[in-house]
Amino acid sequence: MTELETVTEVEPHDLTDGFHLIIDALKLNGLDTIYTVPGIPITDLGRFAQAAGMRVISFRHEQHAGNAAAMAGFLSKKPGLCLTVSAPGFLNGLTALANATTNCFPMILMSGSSEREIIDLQQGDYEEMDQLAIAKPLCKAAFRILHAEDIGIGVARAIRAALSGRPGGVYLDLPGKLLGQTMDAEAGRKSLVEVIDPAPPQIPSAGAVARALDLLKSAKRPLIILGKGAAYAQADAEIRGLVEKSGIPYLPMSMAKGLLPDTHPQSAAAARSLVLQKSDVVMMIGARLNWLLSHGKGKAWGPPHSKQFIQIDIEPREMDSNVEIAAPVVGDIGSCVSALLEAMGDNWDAPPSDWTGEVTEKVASNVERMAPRLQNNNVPMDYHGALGALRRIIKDRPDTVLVNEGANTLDFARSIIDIYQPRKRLDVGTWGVMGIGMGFAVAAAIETGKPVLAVEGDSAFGFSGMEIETICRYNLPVCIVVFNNNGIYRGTDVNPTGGPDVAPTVFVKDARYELMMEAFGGRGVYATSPDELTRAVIEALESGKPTLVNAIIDEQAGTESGRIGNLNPQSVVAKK
Ligand code: ADP
Ligand code: TZD
Ligand code: MG
Repeated sequence: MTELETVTEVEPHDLTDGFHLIIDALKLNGLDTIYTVPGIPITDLGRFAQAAGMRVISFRHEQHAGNAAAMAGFLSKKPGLCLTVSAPGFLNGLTALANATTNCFPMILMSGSSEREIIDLQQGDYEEMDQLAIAKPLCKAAFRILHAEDIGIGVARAIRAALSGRPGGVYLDLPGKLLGQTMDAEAGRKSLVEVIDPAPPQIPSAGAVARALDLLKSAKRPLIILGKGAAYAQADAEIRGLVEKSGIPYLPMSMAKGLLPDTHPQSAAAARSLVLQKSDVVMMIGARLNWLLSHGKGKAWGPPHSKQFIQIDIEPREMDSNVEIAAPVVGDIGSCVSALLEAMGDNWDAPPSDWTGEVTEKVASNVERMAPRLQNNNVPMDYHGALGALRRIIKDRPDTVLVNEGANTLDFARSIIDIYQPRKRLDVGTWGVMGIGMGFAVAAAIETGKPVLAVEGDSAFGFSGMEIETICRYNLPVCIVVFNNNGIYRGTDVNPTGGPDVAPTVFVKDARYELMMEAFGGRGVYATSPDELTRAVIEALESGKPTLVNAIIDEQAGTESGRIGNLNPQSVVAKK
């Protein structure tokens, strides 16, 4: 034994813990923002994440933190992160996780949880719940990490599951005990995993591309439908290239508006009924034939068997889900659209001009018919007057992100407000869920740095309204316009018994929503005319100051359920 060996003392190794390993694993994978509500056992996780340079945005309710994470995922193509406390916080976040999965938005809900041993014997721990089992059927994948040395792999699995193939929500269970576990810092560093190529390109087969183009070529009345999968894919130039090279009229689904500007000469949005009825070959790009498209059949789609479908989607099982798909093209939209463009060559024939002419004529006449209504300056406002004003504002400021929810407020805004850039319209999505408003608005502001205009039914706003404090606290450039018609659909229902309770769809008359914003230091405006509304919104967007405009809408102007009243079951006894 040498002298040196006898005197050298073993240095105590640096230690790390579960908290820091999770943060390091997220950062290593370029995830830098957490949407959360703090509490046991994750309070310090949020603190340490902020100390480590992550952006930690704290909400008033987990559902809105979850919706923000989902929207961050949609906008960034990286999984949005939501962090919640056990049991009730987890359940509040779960609605957003399920909604994200339904909409194909990538997000990870990380939730603290109680002691496994106590949960599994159901001995009644603080906020006890078997969260993994509950999350599983509602998301794309669910994992639990029990040991600090598995954090790297656990986070990597969550990222891959959220992003690869059809994107969706992932649940990651983080027992409180895991967070405090320690391990050697160097071994910890080595245990982390950088996820390489989490959403690899999925190239369509040459045969599928050729089959699709043969069918498209044979069409007399072709139509393209763009869905929010196309917006998510961020293949904006290729998609525009395909639409323009083909010369085919296209319909954008709600959140695909702006992939091409809504004023594009090939947009058939203002002739929707006509093109759905009369088209013979329909090419779907990142859109599903679900209820929003009447499942691809029935009256809206013209005579039975009058069309054939081409569908581009990353999820093979989407094919034939509602009707037969004659030409499935399975792959990621960027790769599929590029392959189609390439195979179309330079001499692609435009569709028959009697078809494109018929569509353009119908669009022009519908747009012309609508125009005067959008100029009205009625007091109280109707939807057309108020939305006409907002339409002109967005036209002048096309990089504004529009968030939209409600019934009439949603349906009218979707058709009236033109969108000019991709991913600038964020709304209730596949479920038609109320409550996404403030969460989406926060994420839009944080992720894009652009001004946000949230157009909200008064009922819709109520689901997430408390988050205006969050918007004020982080001083986000969000302008909320509450379409205040005193209730759900209309403010005019009465209690048929004459009893003291108002009808279930009716709210407090003339509620002063703008004062809520003033309570937190934001700006509140009460607007009764389109001119007042215009002034208030322009000032808000220009100043970037959190603003709420209480826009007074005629309580008789709306219709039951907006444009989907037909989905209400019919009573055989109630209607006299
Ligand atoms: P919309 O509501 O706008 O009609 P949907 O949410 O119904 O849109 O459909 C989106 C579709 O896009 C889903 O079927 C999903 O699998 C698909 N999708 C999402 N991302 C991609 C992608 N990168 N490449 C191909 N398909 C995608
Ligand atoms: N709860 C949830 C979570 N989602 C829903 N879609 C509903 C309830 C039912 N619902 C709608 O579908 S729209 C809507 C509700 C409550 C509100 C409509 O009223 P509004 O809009 O004030 O937001 P308009 O302009 O008055 O129609
Ligand atoms: Mg309303």
